[in-house]
Formats: sequence, structure tokens, C-alpha cells
Amino acid sequence: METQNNNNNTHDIMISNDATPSVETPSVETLDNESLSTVTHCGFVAIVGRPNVGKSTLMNHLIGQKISITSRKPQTTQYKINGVCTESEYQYIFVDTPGFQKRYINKLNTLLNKSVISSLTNVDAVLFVVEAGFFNTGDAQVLDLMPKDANVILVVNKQDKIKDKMELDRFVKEIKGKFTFKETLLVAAKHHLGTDVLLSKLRSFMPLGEFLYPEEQLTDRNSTFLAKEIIREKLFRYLGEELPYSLAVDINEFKEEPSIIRISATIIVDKENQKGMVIGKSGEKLKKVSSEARVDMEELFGNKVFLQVWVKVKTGFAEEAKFLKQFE
Ligand SMILES: Nc1nc2c(ncn2[C@@H]2O[C@H](COP(=O)(O)OP(=O)(O)OP(=O)(O)O)[C@@H](O)[C@H]2O)c(=O)[nH]1
Ligand SMILES: [Mg+2]
Repeated sequence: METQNNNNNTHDIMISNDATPSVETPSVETLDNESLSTVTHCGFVAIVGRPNVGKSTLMNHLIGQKISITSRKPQTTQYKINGVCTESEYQYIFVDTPGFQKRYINKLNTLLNKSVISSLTNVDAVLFVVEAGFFNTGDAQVLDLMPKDANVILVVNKQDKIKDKMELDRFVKEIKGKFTFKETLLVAAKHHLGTDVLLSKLRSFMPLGEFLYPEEQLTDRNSTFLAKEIIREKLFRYLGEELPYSLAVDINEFKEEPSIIRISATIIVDKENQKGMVIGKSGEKLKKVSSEARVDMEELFGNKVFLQVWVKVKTGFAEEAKFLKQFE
């Protein structure tokens, strides 16, 4: 993994692919007008669907690096994140969005839904993701949001869950009858099945244009954000049903030294009893969260990480305008 400080933000490590593209450079004599002005395509692709269908898993596999957090719990993704994939003369900018849902409505959900709706404008294609064999009112509500003139591609994910091919065919046919999709694809993002075909199908929707990101860049988010998200993922995975939704993670320090990155983070909870739940008996839970987060950070940043995690109570913060504003 390449690390680089490319602006004044001390927390900026560029997350990039290890592989350097092996492009043969033509000798000066063989350069013609065509090779001097390579035609490039660049476009935005929103990934939308009800919670838990595998949108973030799909984006991670499309770009070839885990940058967006995933879990079995709905609305794990709360902040929009772009994942960038550059393949020869095509740059795809994927916009991973929170799962859209109207089942539980509170201030946070309302903001998350708004952020999904706003991501549908000004994109070149939309991946409407559903889970193989399950289409419910939640999916129908997302389909209702699609702008009539959008290039919507139906992506049936988790195809590994349905063994009977006839059943799968019936399901796909049923969903295709609900909207005029430009393409239909079956994938199993978690098992990296069908994601390459998906990329090639997207080509025709990518308009001509210069790349918006350097070829090796994989996301629009900086390292502080990614570190925060990694901790949030572990909290989603190891805490109860409700708690992950009413806490926040702050990065107090992100200090990059040549052979180690020193990170200090605070988990902010709303109530005193929640602090105990995060820490766990004899500190077991917090230890597990921190050590798994550290391993993931080391993999993502390509360096050793020293991670310290604190827990702080800030009563009433979950209702604070400042807390909610960050989800817009
Ligand atoms: N069996 C199977 N499980 C998958 C597949 N893709 C994703 N999953 C699992 O589905 C769960 C949800 O995945 P996410 O990627 O977090 O789903 P999401 O749509 O981003 O969810 P939200 O951000 O909460 O809306 C995780 O447990 C994934 O491991 C797949 O192809 N097959
Ligand atoms: Mg997600």
C-alpha cells in the first residue's frame, strides 16, 4: 500500500492499489496523434437499495479494497462514501449510500433517507441492489425513488443463497417486470462473483471526460474518516441491536511516523449505562473492538498501527443538531 501526504491535512494517507499498472510506453518515434490524446471516460454510479442487501460489500469488491464498512445490521452505512475504480481508460466513481427504509422513522433515519435521495441526482447510472429471493415493500419503496430517465441497472446480489436455478430465474423475471431496467445482473459480491461482468456492463454508461481522481486513488475519504469507520464497524458487529445507532466515534490523534501510525479515538455514548456496555465485563468488549479495528487499519494503511480507544459519556448528544448534521 502506498502512503502519501498530498495536502496540508496531516491525516491524509492516500488509499490506493498496490499494483502499478504495467503500461508499455511507446517510443518517441511511434507516438501518433491518437496515443497523444487518449480518450477517457469518467462517471458516477450510485449504489442504492434497502438496508442489508450488500451494497457496501458490492462496492468494496468492485474497487478491490475494503473501504466501506459492512455488517448484518441494517443501516451500517451512515455516511456516503465514494469508491473509485480506474480500469484502462474508464474511471467509475461509485457512491455507496445508506440503506433506504421507512419502517423506523426518527431524525437520524430521515437524514439517511434524504442522503440516499440526493445521491440519485447527477449520476450516470444507478445500481439498484436487491437480495436474491427477497423483494419486499422496502425494495419497492426504493424503486419508487428512481428518476424516470435514469440508467437503472438491476443487481441481484447474494445469488449464492438460492441454489435452485429455476427459482432464481423466476425471481429475476418478477423483478424485471416492475421497472424498465437498462441491464440485469446476478452477482454474489461477498464471493466476488459477477463483479467483473458488472464493471464491463457499466462501460456504456460512462460519459467521455477526464478522470476526477488520480488513477491509484480508491476513495474520496481521508484516513481519519476510514479509521473512524473501521471502529464503527466493530461496534456494529459486537454491540447489541440498538446501541450502535446512538454513538459516535471521534479521532483525537492520527500521527504518522515512518514505521508506525499512532491513532487515538474516543467512542462517545449518550448514557452512562451504555459506557459499561461498550467496555464489557473486565474490558473484554472494548479490547475485542480495538484489536480487530487495529488489524483492519494495519491492512488498509499498510503500516503498523498503535491504537488507543477511550469511551466518553456525553448526555443528550444523539439529539444534538451538530451530531445529526454530519449525516446530511
Ligand atoms: N451470502 C451472501 N451474503 C452477502 C453477500 N454480499 C453481502 N453479504 C452479507 O450481507 C450483509 C450486509 O452487507 P452490507 O454490505 O453491509 O449491506 P448494505 O446493503 O451495505 O447494508 P446497509 O449499509 O446497512 O444498508 C453482510 O453480512 C454481508 O457479509 C453475498 O453475495 N452473499
Ligand atoms: Mg452499507
